[in-house]
Amino acid sequence: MGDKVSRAYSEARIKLINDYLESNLIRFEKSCSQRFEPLIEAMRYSLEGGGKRLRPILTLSAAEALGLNPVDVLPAACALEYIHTYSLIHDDLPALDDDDTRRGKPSNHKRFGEAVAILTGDALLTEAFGQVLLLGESQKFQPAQILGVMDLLVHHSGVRGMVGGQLLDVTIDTSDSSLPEIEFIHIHKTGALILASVLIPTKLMPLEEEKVQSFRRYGEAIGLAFQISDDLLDSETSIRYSRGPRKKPKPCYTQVMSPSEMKQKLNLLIDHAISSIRSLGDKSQNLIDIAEFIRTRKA
Ligand code: GRG
Repeated sequence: MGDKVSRAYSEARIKLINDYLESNLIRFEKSCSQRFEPLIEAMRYSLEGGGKRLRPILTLSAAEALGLNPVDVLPAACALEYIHTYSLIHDDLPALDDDDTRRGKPSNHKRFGEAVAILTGDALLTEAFGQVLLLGESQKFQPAQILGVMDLLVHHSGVRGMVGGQLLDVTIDTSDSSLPEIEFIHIHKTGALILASVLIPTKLMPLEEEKVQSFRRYGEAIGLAFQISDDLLDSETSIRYSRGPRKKPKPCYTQVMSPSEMKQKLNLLIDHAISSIRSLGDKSQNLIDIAEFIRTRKA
């Protein structure tokens, strides 16, 4: 992200997140039968795969913008990375996108086999909710606030969010896709988990509704912007075909917009995201930097 200061900031945040993810894997290793070690190895393989950690960084930055200690929200940040990682493992399976590689390495099922890859995704999804419960360990949050985080995560990652969006992504007939249809899919498939990453800290403290709404506007805008930036990066290579059973193009913005229209929409969304949180003052700088990163990212 951007200049030297914010790069140093994001590197420090990524280290905090990575150390926390690793400490949890060690905790699993210590607390379960050695016979389950292959599952933990497959979890570690995909968690260590070189992802950007966008969703957990968003949670830490939103927490800071609200004056919370980012360390206290690490379990929730980790839950988001678990859900994101499970979604990528399952998305790469032959029944869905049938991708042999992820982040330049063999995808989980190529490395461990389909059965273990399915179970690795299942384990990550289940343990994500175990992580939410760990928010209680710091004694900083009330049980009702932790239940609020749980509810938010269920809403945005399940039927009403990412999984619902993924259903449409794999079943829709893209030959007659319209902009509202494509946007509906992206808001759910990709945007929902990004929005949840921003909103989680708002569940952990008393907050006036107006402030919650400004976080919501920011999260919705960068969620959609992220998918447009992803489609723009892909459009520089080729049409995105699913190798999976559909064998047809995936729904994406390039089917309904030219690259310059996509860039214009991306810029509008990023501007909107930034203006939504400006009233938070200096504390919102990291969220602004993340939005700018999405505007200009090259990978
Ligand atoms: C299988 C239930 C289920 C859901 C899958 C998100 C998703 C739903 C599939 C991924 C397909 C995809 C490539 C969508 C484009 C946007 C996106 C989520 C890209 C990957 O996220 P990054 O760039 O990944 O944050 P890294 O590698 O940085 O962690």
